[in-house]
Parts: sequence; C-alpha cells; structure tokens
Amino acid sequence: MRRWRKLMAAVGVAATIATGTGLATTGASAQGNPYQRGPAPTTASIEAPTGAFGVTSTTVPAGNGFGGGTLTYPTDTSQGTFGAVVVTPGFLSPEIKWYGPRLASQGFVVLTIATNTVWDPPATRATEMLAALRFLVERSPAKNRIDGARLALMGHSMGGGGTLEAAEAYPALKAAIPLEPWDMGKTFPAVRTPTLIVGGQSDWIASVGQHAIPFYESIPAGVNKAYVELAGGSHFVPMSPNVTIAKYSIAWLKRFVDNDTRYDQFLCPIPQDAATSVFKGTCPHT
Ligand code: 9J3
Repeated sequence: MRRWRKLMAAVGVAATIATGTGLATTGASAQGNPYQRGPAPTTASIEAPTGAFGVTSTTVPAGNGFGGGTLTYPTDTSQGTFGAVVVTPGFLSPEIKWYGPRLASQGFVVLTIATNTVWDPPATRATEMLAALRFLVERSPAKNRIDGARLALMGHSMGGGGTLEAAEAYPALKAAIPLEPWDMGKTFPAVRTPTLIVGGQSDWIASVGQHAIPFYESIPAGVNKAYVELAGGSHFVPMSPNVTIAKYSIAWLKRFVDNDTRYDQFLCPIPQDAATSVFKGTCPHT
C-alpha cells in the first residue's frame, strides 16, 4: 500500500481518480449497463480494422510526464463518456500508433504514447503511463469524453512490464494488457486488475518462459486473468496491426472497462484458436 501511495503522490493520479469525472451518463443503448457502448459484437466486428465509431485524432506534445503521443477518440458525444486506455511501446521503440483507431473506433479514448527516452526501464515506463492517465483525465482535449473511473493500460515489452508495475501501483485500474511483456526478475503478486497477458511463442527477446508465463502465474488466483500465446509469434508482432491481439484486447477492454458481458463469448469458455499456441485463463469471469 505504501508503495502505491508514494507512486500516486509522485504522479498525482490518486487525487485525479478520487475526484475524477464521475460516472458515465447512460446512452439509449445501455439497457441496464450504463457503460455499454456500441452494437452487439460479432467475431467479424472484433476482427475488423475499425469498429462502429467514427474517430478523430490529435497530436499530444511531450511535457506531461511522458514523451507525447497521439490521442484518438470517438466523435460521438451522444452516449455519455468512454473508458480510456494508454498504450506504451517497448525499449528503443516509438509510439505504436495502430492501436489508436483500432481501439477508439470500438468506443474508447486511446492515447498511444512515446516514452521520455527510448531507454526508459519498465518502472519508469509505469510512472509515465500513470502520468498519461492523469493527463487524459485532467488536461487532455478529450477529458470531458472520459470516465475517469474506467481506465486501462496496454504496453509492449518493457511497456508491458511497466503495465504490470503500474497495475500494482494503481489497483483501481480496470484492465491491463501486457503485450509480450519484458521485466527483469519480477513477479506481480499485488496485481488485482483483470489482466490479459499476450506472449509470443517465438519471442527470443522476452521469452515467454522467462517473462509472460511467470508473470501470468504470479498474479493471484481469484484475479481475472488470461494468457494468450501467439503461435509462432516473434517479439515484434505487437508493433504492427494484428487481428489476434486486437480481437482479444477489444474483448478484454469491453468486458472489464465497460462491464460489457456481451463480450464474454469471445473469452469464455477458453477459445480454441489456431492463431494461438496456448490460451488459458480464469473462466467464468467474476
Ligand atoms: O522492450 C523491450 O523490447 C525489452 C526487451 C529488450 O530488448 O531488453 C533488453 C534490455
């Protein structure tokens, strides 16, 4: 507890979240779940390059605790606020832009960031991610479109390690998706956030045996979690548009950021998916 309070004090997230923008107002489509956004999903709709929402993008400069980025969000203001997600790259890597339109068009505010330096280690990336969440809710051009109580993080490699470190630091986080995460000698027993870990079967940089799998196993039983291993996947798969990453990430974000149980069908029972070499998790979700 002390550790996350200290981190929160350092980046100011706790105050933001506590006093945040409050609960979403309901849209006509909500029907009992005030967070439900968009039409009933199908396999085709979660695999498609874009979802049902038109989006707009704007560039965010450096200087808000992270290295700047791209903010992409639905133009629709008729359905209340949206959950928000920050996406962080790995070591030596620039912002990974494809997640912006892919996720925002499904009904999320998305900020794909660059880190302050491309050498930042996972713990530094975690601090930057939390600063980016704070920026989204407090100061971003989309702040009025965001439900500050429904926030998520994704990240590749050291950004995935950072995602897990940030989830431990900020337990109110609604969803975490580490993509081929890399972190040195770490386990994550303090994670309470529903976490989807994506591994790459042929990732020799962040090998699943040294990283994704022990990270997954270290998250306590009783926390909603899943491990999806991309069949034949190299370390670099998350950097370019990928339908397997997209469809399960959309389902996970919808299920745990929006409480949208219409997406359970894509996660439980555990899918038999030829694009995955391992797929396991906690079903049914709680
Ligand atoms: O973010 C990453 O791609 C981490 C893997 C790596 O190259 O670590 C070496 C220090």
